Amino acid sequence: MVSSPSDALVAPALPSVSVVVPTFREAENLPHLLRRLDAVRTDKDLDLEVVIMDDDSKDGSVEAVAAFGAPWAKIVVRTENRGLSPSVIDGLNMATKDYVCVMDADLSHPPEKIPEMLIALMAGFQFVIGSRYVDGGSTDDDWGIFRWLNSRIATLLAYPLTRAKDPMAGFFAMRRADLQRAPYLNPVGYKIGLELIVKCRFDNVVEVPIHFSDRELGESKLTLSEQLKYIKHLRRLYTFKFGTWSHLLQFMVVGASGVIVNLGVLTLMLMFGADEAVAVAAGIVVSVLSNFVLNRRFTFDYARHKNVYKQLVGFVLASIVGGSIQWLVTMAATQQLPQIPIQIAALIGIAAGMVFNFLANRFVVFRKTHVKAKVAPGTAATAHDVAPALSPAVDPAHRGDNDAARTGAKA
Ligand SMILES: Nc1nc2c(ncn2[C@@H]2O[C@H](COP(=O)(O)OP(=O)(O)OP(=O)(O)O)[C@@H](O)[C@H]2O)c(=O)[nH]1
Ligand SMILES: [Mg+2]
Repeated sequence: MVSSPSDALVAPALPSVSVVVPTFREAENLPHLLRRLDAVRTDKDLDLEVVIMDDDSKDGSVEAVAAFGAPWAKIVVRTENRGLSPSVIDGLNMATKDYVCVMDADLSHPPEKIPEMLIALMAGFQFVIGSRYVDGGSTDDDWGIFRWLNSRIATLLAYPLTRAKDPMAGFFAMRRADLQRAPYLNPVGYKIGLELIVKCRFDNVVEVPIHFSDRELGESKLTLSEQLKYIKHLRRLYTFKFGTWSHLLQFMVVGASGVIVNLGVLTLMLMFGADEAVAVAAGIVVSVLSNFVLNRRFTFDYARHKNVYKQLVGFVLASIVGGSIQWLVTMAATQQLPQIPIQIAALIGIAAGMVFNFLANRFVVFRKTHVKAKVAPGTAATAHDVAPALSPAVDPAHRGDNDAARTGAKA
């Protein structure tokens, strides 16, 4: 076919797109959503498929999609590994088009924005967010102060991970091939978009303003426990992005908590009439124990499945050696640098002791072991032991929202 000069003036065709919609009890909303998506399809002559990932709602969702009768829309009923993020990941894996877009079913996200999002991707951006918080974006007016604050604080906590203004959004689009950039995905909680930005290491993210409408039909599934999962999710993403620095930060936070525990126990014991020497000793013992528990639970949680007694002995030994180094360095500093106040010398000692302590714990007491990617059933390796590079885009060991699922090989 010979192209005429006027062809050049025609806007380039939009790429094909799979719209993945996680749903749970949204039967009332699905026909409205499909109607609006159909309008976008026909209006823009878009090659668009819809993959609705339904966690076995049994509320007529399947019938609603069948009644709509669109060959480009399918509903997949999931009965295992339920949850919003696992559904989205499964849906992304089932998508067949060149680009993928994820959106909620409750009509909070305007499907009419999908073409704009695709154009941004075609222009070279890696990840497009349908955003409430950029110029031109908005939320319904009746968002209470608590909901607004909650969303803003959550966004602020993600700031070191991405500069996007609305990284919590459940409305986003990307090239399907780029899913391979993630060594593995760990679908904790609701923030699958943030997970993708961090794990795919996207640095070219753009936000398209949307008006976020409150759901009118159906019920919210966003519970307090989902919000707590967000904190857990953030911790993992920080570790993914910042590696040992993230462990060091957590180690220091735990260390600071140990100071409070130490002083608290000391004060309490004295209040109850304990001997000073005993109170000081108790403060030290309890704070070392609380530091151990917290570091094992959070800072070095990848080694949680290993022998706790060996780790406790290692931790105490590291603390003793670290304390000795602290003392020695402080004394050396006072001798070598007599002009500095003793407090400065003590701080130098504290820093030296802490660095030793951290390195000993990170690389000896709570060291990571690497096992082969294929973990035989019944072995005690965790997901963290599986070399990520050997895993598919979704590491099966990372599926599920709870820790039991994370240590799936143990079950
Ligand atoms: N497959 C699946 N979808 C879910 C699950 N929980 C929520 N969803 C869907 O995920 C989307 C977002 O959930 P919502 O309940 O709207 O959460 P939200 O948008 O943060 O809160 P509200 O809009 O205020 O209710 C909706 O399309 C839900 O139907 C789940 O466990 N599995
Ligand atoms: Mg919603």
